[in-house]
Amino acid sequence: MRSAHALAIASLALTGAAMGGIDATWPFDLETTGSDVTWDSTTAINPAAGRFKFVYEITAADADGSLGGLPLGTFDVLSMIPPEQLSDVGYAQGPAPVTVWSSHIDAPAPPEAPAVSADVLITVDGSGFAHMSMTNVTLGTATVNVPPFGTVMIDITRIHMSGTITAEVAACAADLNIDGVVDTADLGILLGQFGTDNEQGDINDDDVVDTADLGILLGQFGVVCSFE
Ligand SMILES: [Ca+2]
Ligand SMILES: [Ca+2]
Repeated sequence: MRSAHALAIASLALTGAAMGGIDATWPFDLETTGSDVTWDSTTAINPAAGRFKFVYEITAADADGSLGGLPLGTFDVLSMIPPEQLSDVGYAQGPAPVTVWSSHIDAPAPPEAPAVSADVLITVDGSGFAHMSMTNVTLGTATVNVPPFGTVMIDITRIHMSGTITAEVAACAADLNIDGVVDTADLGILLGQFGTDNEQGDINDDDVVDTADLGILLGQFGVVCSFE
């Protein structure tokens, strides 16, 4: 029983590797007192992929601060980050090197004064290793409860964020749902996003889902997108 079960899992894993799907899940950790910081993945994904999908999720965020020069800390600031920035999805057309996700974050969201703002970039290099960077970091202020002072505005002096990055790859650029084949499911996704700037359906990365993307998809229609 045990060996049959193991075999089934092994063949499933093999199918996943050949057909696309989740290729890597990496924990990330970034900490800054205001300078640029970078994170590099420990393993590589297939740089020859036709399509990359990255999902990042921030699961912890804490900060140190100061009040009139007096060091204070450590505060949980996860709730300060806007929900739409706690998790996001990025797509890119391969092969690598590619930029999968590029954004400017402000936490908390304007018009509140930012506790932290930075440019965040996630890239895959030509060897398949992923890199994340925070640059142009500005640490601002945050309103926190500090006994016995009560609610006070502090200057943020250090911020730390951690979470996970999940990478999926597909052999074909038009395999939008990364299931190993270009079929009606992918066509449905593209048509549902037609006219929008949705990254999933934007196969050629020109910020619009239009007839150019439809042409690429139809050109790959019916193709089994295996790396082998
Ligand atoms: Ca598909
Ligand atoms: Ca497009």
